[in-house]
Amino acid sequence: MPKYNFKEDFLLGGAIAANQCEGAFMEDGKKLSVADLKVFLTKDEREKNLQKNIFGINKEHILSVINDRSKFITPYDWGIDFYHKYKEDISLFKSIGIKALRFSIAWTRIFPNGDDKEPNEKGIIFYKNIFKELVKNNITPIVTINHFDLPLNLVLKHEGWSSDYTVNCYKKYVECLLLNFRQYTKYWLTINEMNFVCEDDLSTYAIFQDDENNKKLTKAKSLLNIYYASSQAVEIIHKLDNEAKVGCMIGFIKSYPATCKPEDVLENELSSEKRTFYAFDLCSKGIIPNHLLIKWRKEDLDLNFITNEKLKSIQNNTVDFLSFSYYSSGVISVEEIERTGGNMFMHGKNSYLKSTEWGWQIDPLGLRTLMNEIYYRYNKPLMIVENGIGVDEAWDESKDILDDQYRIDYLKEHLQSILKAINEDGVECIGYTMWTAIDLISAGTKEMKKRYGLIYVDQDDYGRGTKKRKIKESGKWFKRVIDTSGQELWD
Ligand code: BGP
Repeated sequence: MPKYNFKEDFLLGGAIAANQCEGAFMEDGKKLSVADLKVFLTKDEREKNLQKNIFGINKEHILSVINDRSKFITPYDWGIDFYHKYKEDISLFKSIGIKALRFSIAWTRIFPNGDDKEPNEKGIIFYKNIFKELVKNNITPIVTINHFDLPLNLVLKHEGWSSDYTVNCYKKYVECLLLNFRQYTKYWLTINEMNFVCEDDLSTYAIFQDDENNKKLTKAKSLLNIYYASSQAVEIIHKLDNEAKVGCMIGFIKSYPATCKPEDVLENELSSEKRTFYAFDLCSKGIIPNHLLIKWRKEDLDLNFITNEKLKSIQNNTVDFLSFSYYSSGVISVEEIERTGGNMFMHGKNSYLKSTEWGWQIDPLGLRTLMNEIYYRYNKPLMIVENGIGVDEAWDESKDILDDQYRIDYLKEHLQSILKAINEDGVECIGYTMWTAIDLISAGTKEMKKRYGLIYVDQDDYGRGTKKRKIKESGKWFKRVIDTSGQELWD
């Protein structure tokens, strides 16, 4: 098998997200974001609550968390205390060879209410220190502008993403980030997993709409506003730094038809378009796909929210590269089939694939498949900004190691797929930041025990532990991959 290398300028590293790692959730002026309302539920509590996805439970639950959060376990309050330990963590990232770090900025550290007249100086200083620490360690910053943590005030007072008010606040936030941080980075991602945020009943304000028609209109307005806001970010960033590169960030829901029966093939095609490709169409082609317009017309919505100004912005401000998350694949069938877990959605089970304990099906070849699909559909460079395996694992105190060979195998096979897509299929790919550089709080379940990190953190689901950091065997292996520009993948 040919032993392909990563090019010198390939952005190879890890990813983290502010709400899942910083903690200090109300420190130095920061106020609540929608992420701060997410609570840890045990497995059967989740099932009982019928938690339909990584975001929504229901209005009553959300209001009870707002009214008395002390009754709940809210792990984002403490994260892994990255807010105070970022210097130690960044030097650990350096020690495992990380060349690029994708991290997010908490909107509510910069504008605590989302619409404050002036930015919170302590928030600016915190992130300026992060950038300086990364530059000092020769790590390229890749910034996610918003990662699931919309300011709660913008939801409670201004109807979240469904309102133009929120979009205008986002534009001001983007401008503030560029004016303060453009000298540190050239890579910006607009909104994390935009296609998933569109499903988030809290950020879209849909959770507060009791009338079904209002709920549908709220979701439609939010969807358009999220992609419109993203296009405005592209315009603002290019205006304030003509060398900057801007990417969308889309949760890639890879699926296969359960059989070659034409009905299954059609169902899979439509599902892929309506859950994933539509988002790339909006961000990269700059168009609203017809099937969305058909859906909204069928829902009898007043389409006046689709203004020329928004259409023009989406059309004229497409992204420079296509970034996305990929963890697993699923199966789509017109029949009832056995289902299993996945990022955001349940999927049909694929008998050819193994699954993690959380039911996410491991499919490295699926990554090569989708890289070809999107590269030859949109002809823009790709960047995989999340990919990894969540495992309930423990540090072996007797040997003082954590031998996560399964994580090495997972990452190796996915990185091999990327190199084959580049070298054999001609796909242009500029970077890969695995999820995640360091154990942190899961987005979907708020568990600590669903560990993805190359670096272990001694902490349990309830925040108990020394928070001591230790490098797993996968972290040592990852350094060898980077030091050998990928040769380690083929030995
Ligand atoms: C994505 C998020 C990440 C990360 C990942 C893993 O949706 O962008 O923040 O959490 O999912 O999912 P989980 O943490 O639920 O296992």
